[in-house]
Amino acid sequence: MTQNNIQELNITMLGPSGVGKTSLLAAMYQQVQAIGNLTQLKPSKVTQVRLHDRLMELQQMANQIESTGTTVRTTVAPQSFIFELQRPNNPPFLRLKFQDYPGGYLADAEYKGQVIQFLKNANTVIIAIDAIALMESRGKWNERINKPGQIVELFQEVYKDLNERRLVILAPVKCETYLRPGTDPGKLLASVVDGYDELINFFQTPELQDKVAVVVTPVQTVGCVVLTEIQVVDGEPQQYRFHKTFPGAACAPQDGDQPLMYLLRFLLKLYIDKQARGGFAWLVNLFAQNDQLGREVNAFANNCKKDTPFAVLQGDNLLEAKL
Ligand SMILES: Nc1nc2c(ncn2[C@@H]2O[C@H](COP(=O)(O)OP(=O)(O)OP(=O)(O)O)[C@@H](O)[C@H]2O)c(=O)[nH]1
Ligand SMILES: [Mg+2]
Repeated sequence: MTQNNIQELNITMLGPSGVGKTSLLAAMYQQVQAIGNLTQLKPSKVTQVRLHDRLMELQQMANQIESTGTTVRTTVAPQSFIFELQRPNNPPFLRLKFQDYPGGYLADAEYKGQVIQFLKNANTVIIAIDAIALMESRGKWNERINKPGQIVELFQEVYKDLNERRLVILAPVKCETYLRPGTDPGKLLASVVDGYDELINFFQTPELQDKVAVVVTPVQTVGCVVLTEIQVVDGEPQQYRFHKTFPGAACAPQDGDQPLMYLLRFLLKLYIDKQARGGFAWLVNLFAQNDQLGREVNAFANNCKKDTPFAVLQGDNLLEAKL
């Protein structure tokens, strides 16, 4: 609980520098207005300003005919983005805190402890995955750029005595090239499952399989570009180059709403169940509220994409409200 009696739930981003964490947050922010029938998700003023700026940077990238794919400013310090959930004409009842930080922290002994703390506190983790590193040259750059091995180690440390539910969202970004019409979206999903098999296997262990829901939701945060080349310097990928799908194509982010829909399903259900366990569920107004929120959870479920390359890898029951 925080002041004003609003429950707070935490979401953290996870992924090395440059994979696309902040861009993904900006793409999700762009979709917030259209989320929910019975509830509204409102960004705080500071969140609005910060994410609006990142969104403008993404659009700038899309506006160039040929772009190098490095327009969004690298994050230099931890930043949180606050959204509040409320029913129309009611005060907010749930605060969602999205934690972003420089991906470089993962590789830095001095700062890694902070990432571990963010992971410990987070009810939901969004792993941003650079799909180009995952897909090109049969995943040759994946370990170097996305560092799935390091991510598994972090989870093994943080989830070893887990006694609460968690949602883990695997979110490939920079995936426009692999989801163009005429391409097989199954390849992207198969590469995620293959590239993160150790992590997925860990979540499937008996201690975790009932507590951790795992979903895959690709997001095209720019949307109108196709990869033309990876510039490699001294054996290291330095830069991606893109061109537009057609001259004049406008920035068209796609599926930024999907991670939000999945996480709202999970977090609202968690909120309802926490209240029920608190022993107050018999209160008539709380019962009515929870009933309404349960319907909202299931409405989000109807809006969640389930077909390839989207997938619920485990924990369907943690994403559904029983009415
Ligand atoms: N084409 C394409 N480019 C993207 C996408 N998402 C991110 N990018 C590009 O990738 C670059 C890095 O993205 P960021 O969001 O800054 O990455 P980050 O993970 O926040 O990096 P740090 O802040 O350094 O940890 C940006 O300059 C974007 O232009 C995407 O979906 N498609
Ligand atoms: Mg960033």
